[in-house]
Amino acid sequence: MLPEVTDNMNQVSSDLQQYGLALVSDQLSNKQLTLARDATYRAAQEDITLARGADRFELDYGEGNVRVWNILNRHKVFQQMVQLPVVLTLLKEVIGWPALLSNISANIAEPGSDGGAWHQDQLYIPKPWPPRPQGMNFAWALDEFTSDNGATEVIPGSHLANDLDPSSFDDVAEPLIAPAGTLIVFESRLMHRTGCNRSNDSRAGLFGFYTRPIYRTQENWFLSLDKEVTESASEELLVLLGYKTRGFGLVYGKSPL
Ligand SMILES: O=C(O)CCC(=O)C(=O)O
Repeated sequence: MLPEVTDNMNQVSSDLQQYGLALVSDQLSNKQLTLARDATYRAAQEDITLARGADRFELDYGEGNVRVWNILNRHKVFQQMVQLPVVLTLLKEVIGWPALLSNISANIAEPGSDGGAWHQDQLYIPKPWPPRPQGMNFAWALDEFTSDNGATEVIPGSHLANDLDPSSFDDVAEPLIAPAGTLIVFESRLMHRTGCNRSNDSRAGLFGFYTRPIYRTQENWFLSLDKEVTESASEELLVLLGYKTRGFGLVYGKSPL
């Protein structure tokens, strides 16, 4: 059982609690979607041309999945997307504020690509885990997610399960079939993975992972971000990136910005 795509925020909150995920419509304009999709494919091509990016074997994505990093430097639209009202509202509701953006990368599942490894995004936190989620993933379907193009697969309800049995995952996994532009929100205990792309088309998704402010971010914003990004950032974005802070990340005992 999966939640339906909705723009009703009460339904979204209830789906997040029940399933560990929600599918939200109507949060991006067509223009933003086109800009984000085009910038993602352009950046992937640029990385290939410049032989740039993570050693793909350092993180397990599955064969044929192309990760695009440093997304916030690639186009202004991504800076807008990470702090849309729907994102900030749900972050505040589920993990509280301040929160940190841990990483944001696109994943392009190419035709013939393998599924990724099953995982929960807070897997690096030592167990036993606290009773509440420590992070949230805000994922955007940049292409339509279909039954055969590598739509993200999830185990609905796995955020509340104590004894997950990996041998049953393939039987209970559900692909997140959703129109391009859908926002897929899931909390950090939800078991998920990239699906196998058996179609002839690429499938791009954008995945932004946020955490409570006590965790180290996966991306090192202080070294990776272009100056233009921080110079034009809103107060909220500066908080999400750790430049505006309290208690941690101080310089001479104060928030750097
Ligand atoms: O590519 C996908 O569908 C899933 C990506 C993912 O699992 C992640 O970024 O945590």
